[in-house]
Amino acid sequence: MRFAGMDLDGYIEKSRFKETIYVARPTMPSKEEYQGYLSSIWETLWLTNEAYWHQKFTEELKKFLEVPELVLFCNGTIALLIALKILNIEEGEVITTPFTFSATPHVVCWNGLKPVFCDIQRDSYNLDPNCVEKAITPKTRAIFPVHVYGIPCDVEAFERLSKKYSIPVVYDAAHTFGCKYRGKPLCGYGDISVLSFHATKLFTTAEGGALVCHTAEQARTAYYMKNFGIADEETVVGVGINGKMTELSSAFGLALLPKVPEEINRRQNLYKLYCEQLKDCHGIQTVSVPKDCEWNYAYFPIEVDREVYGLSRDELFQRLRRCNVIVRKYFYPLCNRIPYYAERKDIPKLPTPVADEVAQRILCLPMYGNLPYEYVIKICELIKTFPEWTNT
Ligand code: T4K
Repeated sequence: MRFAGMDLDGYIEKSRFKETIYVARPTMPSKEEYQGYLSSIWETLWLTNEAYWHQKFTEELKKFLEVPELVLFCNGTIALLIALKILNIEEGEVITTPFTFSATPHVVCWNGLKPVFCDIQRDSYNLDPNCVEKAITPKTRAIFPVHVYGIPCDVEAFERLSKKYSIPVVYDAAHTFGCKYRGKPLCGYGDISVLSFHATKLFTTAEGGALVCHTAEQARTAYYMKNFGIADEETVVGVGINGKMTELSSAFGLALLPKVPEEINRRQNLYKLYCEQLKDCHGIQTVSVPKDCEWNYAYFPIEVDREVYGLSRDELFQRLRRCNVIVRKYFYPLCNRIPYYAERKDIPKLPTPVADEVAQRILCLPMYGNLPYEYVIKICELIKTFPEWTNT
């Protein structure tokens, strides 16, 4: 409904949030409970190097996620770096998606390998197995998909490709904490998967991550690799790095873990509310709950169809920001459009029309358990009302 006599500036002035609404906010453990853990750290003076809370957190996470082997890391990026490292690939190409955070292709390069960007599926936003198969060459050493927003990749198709061409599949599962696909933890698919526990993630240890694998041998190698390659005081088994999680982060994770089901539940309610509020907003498309999936509702992406909605994604982005709603374009620009990757002559350049289209339309709205319902309603009201002023 048009506001009589009011221009866009007036509407924004009247409607903007007084406080800043961020796209993500961390879920925190109870302060008292965390203080209990801190007291024990103060007593023992063990701060790091895989001490008591690190071991306890590893065991509790394995149980929570229902995975056989899990190795904690200081962040998801170093865990991804090691995931590729333990495959023992000296050179060659790794097929990955351009629709991801830049950490994904960066770890390929840190391993001295070349990322080959393939197109994504229109519905899941994930790497398209058909495009991947066409891109496989004798130089291909691994397939490296990402379960974007916790939406499962076509894991069956990647498994088939993996067997057919004898190429391992490593999943960037940074967004998948708590997701299950066909009754199995999503981070349990593929040869190796990696989770991120960054502050912006559904489950956090401030910085942190974990590598999930199937064999004790891989886990042991990953464990050595994150500790300088040290097996014992006098044995260094390979080129390692320092990727250890501290006792402070491990304790934070332990204190937070019991709150995860409630956090997912809250996000699910927020998801339903957003969908309900936006269902009649022409040109704004929400994402459906993925099939056969227990989802974690970690993000709330929408697509903006400029022709139908009347404003472009970037115009909506700007207007929401002027109203103090700090939305994000996860993931724009595409990784294959980042100048470093676009300009590298030795990386095969494949067309990615679907990813290009999605990257122009995608916008992530605020999503975190403590987001008040009335804020969601107000954000949706802004989105529904903005097209009233198409030319300002
Ligand atoms: N693979 C994928 C697919 C990933 O998405 C990521 C990380 C990785 C790999 C690598 O995992 P890590 O090495 O990070 O564990 C953020 C995060 O830094 C990054 O972890 C995340 N993906 C990426 C999607 O988003 P920014 O630059 O958007 O973060 P920032 O600082 O703008 O934060 C976003 C919002 O979150 C802020 O507006 C407010 C809120 N916030 C943030 C922080 C850091 C808080 O409320 N508290 C905080 O402490 O990158």
